[in-house]
Amino acid sequence: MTPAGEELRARLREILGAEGVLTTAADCAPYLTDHRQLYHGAALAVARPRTVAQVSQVLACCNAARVGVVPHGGNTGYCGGATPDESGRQLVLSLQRLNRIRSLDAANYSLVADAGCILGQLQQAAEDAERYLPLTLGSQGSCQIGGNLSTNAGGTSVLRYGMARDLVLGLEVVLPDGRVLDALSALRKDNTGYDIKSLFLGAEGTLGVITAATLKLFPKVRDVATAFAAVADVPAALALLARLREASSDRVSSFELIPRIAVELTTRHIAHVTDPLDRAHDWYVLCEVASSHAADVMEELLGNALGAALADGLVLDAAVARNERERAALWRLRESIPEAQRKDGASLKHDIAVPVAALPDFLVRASSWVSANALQGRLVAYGHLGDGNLHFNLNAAPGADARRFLADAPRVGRAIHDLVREFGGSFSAEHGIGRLKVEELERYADAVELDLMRAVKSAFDPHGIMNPGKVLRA
Ligand code: 2HG
Ligand code: ZN
Repeated sequence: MTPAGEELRARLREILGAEGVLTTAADCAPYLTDHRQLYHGAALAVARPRTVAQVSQVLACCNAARVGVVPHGGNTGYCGGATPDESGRQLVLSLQRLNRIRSLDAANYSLVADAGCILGQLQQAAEDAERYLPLTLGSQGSCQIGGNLSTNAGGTSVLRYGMARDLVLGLEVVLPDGRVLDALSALRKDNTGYDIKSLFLGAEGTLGVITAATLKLFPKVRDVATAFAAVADVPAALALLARLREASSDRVSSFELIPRIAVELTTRHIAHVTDPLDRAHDWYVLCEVASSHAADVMEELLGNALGAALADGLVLDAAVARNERERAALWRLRESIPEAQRKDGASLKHDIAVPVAALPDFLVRASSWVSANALQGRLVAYGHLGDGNLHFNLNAAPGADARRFLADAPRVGRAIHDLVREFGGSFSAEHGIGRLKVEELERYADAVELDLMRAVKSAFDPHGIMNPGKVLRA
């Protein structure tokens, strides 16, 4: 460690106490590798503040010393956004000890939570107050709300409730120079100039550190029905979505596309996952309709809509969950697809979005490119059909050389993302940019937009200490 590094560590211990600063290799290790194990960084220390005042002091001190700061939440991101670089000169700032729910106002349908609160903990608090926090992610047992907001996370209820950004009423953010932006308002309407707080949503910690948020709540869900339906093809799935939206007064909360291979991978690799239907089909949807009215009509409504779709040939077979256990089993199948992919071996991931109606055409074009040009891979394309967002992923085909398959990532990614652009889509629908997609952003973003992003970055963070090299090149 350089003398300057030692000096900074000593200053951090003054601010945070000795137990608030991790420096040994074993203590730091969990903070240095991303969830997908794409990056293995190093850090001069891991700072674990307990208060906003401490975050402010830490940032002011790093700003003065020109030390890069990497905010770190639940480490569930897909693009390496929370992992420091390999230099060993950056500081990891863990938000995990800022983990209090500051208040919950049921009458205002809002809650205020520290950044380090686990998403599942917030969902539970809302439920206990007869309210509903809709953000729903496979990682909700370990991801933190600060990270969810910094990456503008999506998940399986975007169709009805929007992305993380849409659930935010207010934010508290510590700026690189240590100033605290107090924008924790719980107002639904506030047209007073630029919406500064929105810039931190999706900024992945490159502009400041989100320390708390005021989130919107909704009426508690009291009547829910979930089904797993085999569909004739992807256009049939979209037609079914339109029917369900109409039949349910637009109360479809999830509509997930699942290919046959995902059923095979999850039933093979994940304990207690079974195929919900008797026969194999090419495509399925997991759909859910939900209401806050405890009238117990959703199951009948869903059953009727699926029955009509079956008669019309859109749906080939379906299983409607009869109780919470069956519902959980269907969701387990869907939510364990990423884990099953991981267990199956090497994979390439493309988190793409196109306009919903264009998705079938995109899928035909992109799949035929894969079968003709990515011979080492097999397609595992699934995801949030209702949002036009597919995880257009590839796993190494059985017998393929994993190293060669992975080395092909840039060529495959380029072809898929170029096609996405042709369809007016996004190369990163819900997983953000992090370190992984900086080059893609440079290639695909509008030039004017990129200029403005760089201008915002230098206005907020003139010394470039906030999460250097993430989103924008350092
Ligand atoms: C999901 O929808 C997540 O399950 C992860 O966004 C997707 O692993 C993936 O590509
Ligand atoms: Zn997803």
